[in-house]
Amino acid sequence: HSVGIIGAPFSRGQPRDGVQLGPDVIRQAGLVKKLEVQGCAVKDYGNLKFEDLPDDEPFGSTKRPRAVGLANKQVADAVQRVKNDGHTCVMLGGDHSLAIGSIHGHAACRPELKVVWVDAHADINTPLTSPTGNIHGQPMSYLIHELCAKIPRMPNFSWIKPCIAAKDIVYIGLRDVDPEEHYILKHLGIKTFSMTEVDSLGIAKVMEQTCDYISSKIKKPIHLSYDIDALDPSVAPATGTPVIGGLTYREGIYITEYLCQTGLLSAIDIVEVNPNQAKREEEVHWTANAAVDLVLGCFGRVREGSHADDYKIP
Ligand code: DIR
Ligand code: MN
Ligand code: MN
Ligand code: MN
Repeated sequence: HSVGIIGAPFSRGQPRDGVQLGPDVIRQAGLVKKLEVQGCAVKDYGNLKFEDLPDDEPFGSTKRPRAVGLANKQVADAVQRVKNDGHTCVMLGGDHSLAIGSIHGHAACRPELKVVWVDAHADINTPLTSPTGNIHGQPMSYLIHELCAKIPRMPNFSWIKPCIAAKDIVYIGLRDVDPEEHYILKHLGIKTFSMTEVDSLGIAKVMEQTCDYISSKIKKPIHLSYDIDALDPSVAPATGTPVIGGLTYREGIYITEYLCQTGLLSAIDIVEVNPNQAKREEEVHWTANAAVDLVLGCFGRVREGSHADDYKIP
């Protein structure tokens, strides 16, 4: 595997300070070294530099639109660069508003992509349905063709064009969905595996059905957008909006192993790691290690172990 890593130290899609430290905390847990040890060629493109916009007045109830719009343009351009350089792209957030730029940039290079969104939350509020005004709860709404008539024009958002259809999305891990979001999911017929389906089917059947749903005769590239809060807070506590009853570490890893097996993973987001939300230093390490292990699973790590093709017993 050839991996291109982009750090996106951005927090303005939500109110909690610290999520901008996510990329560095994940790197400090040994991401690059561990990928190389398992045989990946890694290019770390470093962290993007985001401008602080002082007069970023809310648009209606939506907070920090200018900063979010501008940062996402930078992410979109960076993801296109990584894809054009021939890598599988790993975008380390930052908050989940960054999926706007990541998916937009990916779709500019791979217009036929499918999205697997692993999250406790659906992140599909529009600026008009959002109960919080935080754009990290809205990224999907800007990207879906079927919702574009519902999206108002916002400053620094005019470059964003919807690039995915409702049928090209699968959600896994949902357990905290706003009523407005639930209506949108049902109305658009979006495929969802909430924690209830993870409980009733088991994660193996969830992944089988996910891949049956997104793969036709022609294989399409997959964009995996992984919010660390999909994992249970007992495994990944250092995040801004933890929700009890999440994926176990094993279920979380299984998703990445299974998607890796398809050979179709083309871009990955790992978002919402926030070291400042940890109660103890230990919790930062658990969360960062979980984030690293998710990425390793995306790039061929298997729990049974592995060995080089030319290995001989000495
Ligand atoms: C809520 C919370 N649905 C919102 N969303 C979160 O703000 O729209 N997303 N926490 O990650
Ligand atoms: Mn999210
Ligand atoms: Mn979430
Ligand atoms: Mn693979």
